[in-house]
Amino acid sequence: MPRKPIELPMQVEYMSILDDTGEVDKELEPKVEAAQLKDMFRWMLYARRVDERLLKLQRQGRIGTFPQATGHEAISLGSAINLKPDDWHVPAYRELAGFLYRGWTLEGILIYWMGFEEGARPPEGVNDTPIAVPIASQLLHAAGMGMAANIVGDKKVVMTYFGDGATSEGDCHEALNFASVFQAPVIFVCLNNQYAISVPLSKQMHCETIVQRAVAYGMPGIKVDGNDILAVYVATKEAVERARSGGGPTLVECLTYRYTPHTTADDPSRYRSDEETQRWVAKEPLIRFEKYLKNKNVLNDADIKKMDEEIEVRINEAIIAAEEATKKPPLSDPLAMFDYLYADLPQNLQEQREELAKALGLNTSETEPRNAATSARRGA
Ligand SMILES: Cc1ncc(C[n+]2csc(CCOP(=O)(O)OP(=O)(O)O)c2C)c(N)n1
Repeated sequence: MPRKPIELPMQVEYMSILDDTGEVDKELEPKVEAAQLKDMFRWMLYARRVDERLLKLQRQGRIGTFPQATGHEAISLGSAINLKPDDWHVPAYRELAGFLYRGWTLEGILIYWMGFEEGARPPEGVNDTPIAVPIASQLLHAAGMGMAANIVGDKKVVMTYFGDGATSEGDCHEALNFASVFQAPVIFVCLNNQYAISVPLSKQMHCETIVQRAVAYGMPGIKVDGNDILAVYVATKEAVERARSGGGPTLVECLTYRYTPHTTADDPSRYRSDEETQRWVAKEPLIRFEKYLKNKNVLNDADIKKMDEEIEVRINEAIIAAEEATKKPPLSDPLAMFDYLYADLPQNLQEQREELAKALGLNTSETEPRNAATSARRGA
């Protein structure tokens, strides 16, 4: 009856390929075509510029509160590029680079952050779920989608995203457990930006890493430098290949930093120091990747200038289109907020709807609820 350490079948690893200064580890460097590397940089730059412009629009009162994604581009893009178009991309809300890469229109994203749910609908043919603000809820959806993929045998994999704070939610643990028990083809990508609003990671968990939980659930796990797009790319590529060939789920912890306030409504100076933020600025993902690409002669300043010019045009066009769309029906119709949620609008909401219609000076025939069930019953 000995007392001895239990041998666990799995170990977790750490990987970084590009260091803080953009120097590459030649042994770990993946073989990626120059054109693809340049394209990866273009998508990252596009996401960064969109994020910067969204902040300006918010400060001008042209969009509502939104969570910035600056600094999360390497994680979002470096993982999403390993998916096939018909695989599932199941995001939280900081995966701006992934949204753009997967085919969401910038106009739709703008409409969403302007406060219209219509912008949350993934474009036709894009196998993504909408932005998930309820923390960790999307992980259960991802686990279920992976289980379904196994049942129908369609070989699709599911890539889902969540923050460090989400790992303290019960939903996260249920999803990891189910995915593992059912060997669902799910890649759990944790964007560990070290803060859940004002709560630092050290105050919400007592273990060394997030990834060690993979061992507890009996799945492979790897921690990577999340500001290093090559490390994210390699780790998630391996995880996708394993999932697609029946090897089940993987947990990938990507360490980064939340460079911005939690949302545009937050003031981080109340809970962390500027020195801390500055320390991380030096390690940010875009500058690092730029140095690597320039060292390889894949990218130069003229390329970046051209990309920036094209991006600016694209952003300007999307802003005009989104603002125009919100001025026209159906987005311009304030009564729409009562429609589509209930099959039968409860009496109190019906009364509120009529009161608003009256205040807006609309006649009753224009104010019929337009939800699907009501329309069907009326033979519409
Ligand atoms: C179920 C639930 N509880 C609380 C909130 C409020 N809330 C919004 S963001 C957030 C912190 C999330 O932190 P993390 O998972 O680390 O993601 P990050 O925002 O840092 O990307 C909380 C608690 C919520 N949206 N959903």
